[in-house]
Amino acid sequence: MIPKSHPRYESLLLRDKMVKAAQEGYLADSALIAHGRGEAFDYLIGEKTTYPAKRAMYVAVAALLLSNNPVISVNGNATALAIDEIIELANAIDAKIEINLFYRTDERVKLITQLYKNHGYKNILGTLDDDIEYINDIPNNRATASKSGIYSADTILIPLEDGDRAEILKKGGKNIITIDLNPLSRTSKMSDVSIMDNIVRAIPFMTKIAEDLKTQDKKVLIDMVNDFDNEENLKESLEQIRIKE
Ligand code: PTJ
Repeated sequence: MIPKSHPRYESLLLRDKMVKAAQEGYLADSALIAHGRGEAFDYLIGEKTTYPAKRAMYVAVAALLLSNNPVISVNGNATALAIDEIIELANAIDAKIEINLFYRTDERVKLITQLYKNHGYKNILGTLDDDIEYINDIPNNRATASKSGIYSADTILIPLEDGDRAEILKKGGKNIITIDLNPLSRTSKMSDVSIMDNIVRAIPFMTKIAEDLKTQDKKVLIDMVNDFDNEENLKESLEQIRIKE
């Protein structure tokens, strides 16, 4: 039990979730390394949501609400850290959720499918019995996608995604939104909207934004998306990383 008074309470709580998920067997072998990298970047931004991240989140939600077939792609790490929050966001923006694993094994897909079902989300895509296609006909594990999900999606939210996979989606003509604490990652650079924030803060914040933007005129949302410059916003995100005592 971590005492609430511990100065690193929130961070230790997330570590606990990751360790528990690893023990349950649904994380990739390198999941804890990826988490550690995220932690380091989070530390450098003061473990707070920055202004450029908030701006990117507004644009991301606008883009998702404007889409015909929005999909939230989930892997082991995202599931371990924010399963309930992801389900809430999907319901708020009327998006599908698809299991999309970089290190895909049948066993992990089975365990993650069951988790979403146990948490009340029945229509999870990317399962073992789903209709899987290859994006751009690339015969490679990284190009697999559910026919009614990522394969036919126009906008995809890909939190904590690997660069190779992001590149395949981008080449497939998808509008890509990422949540990635590393503003220098290939995924962040390649995406149309990059949110440099911790998934545990970003997803609930996006659900709140959705409640607000849903009542806005479509034209307002279109203008938000068109006025956004991801490269510029990433530059501003990077400026939030300050090494000071
Ligand atoms: O479950 P799988 O098989 O799909 O594998 C998942 C991982 C994350 C292991 C896999 O996709 C991977 O290796 O990813 P990378 O290339 O390490 O990229 C993950 C990115 O997420 C890195 O840039 C991290 O900085 C970032 N990251 C880690 N934790 C968080 C995060 N970003 C936001 N919130 C976090 N909590």
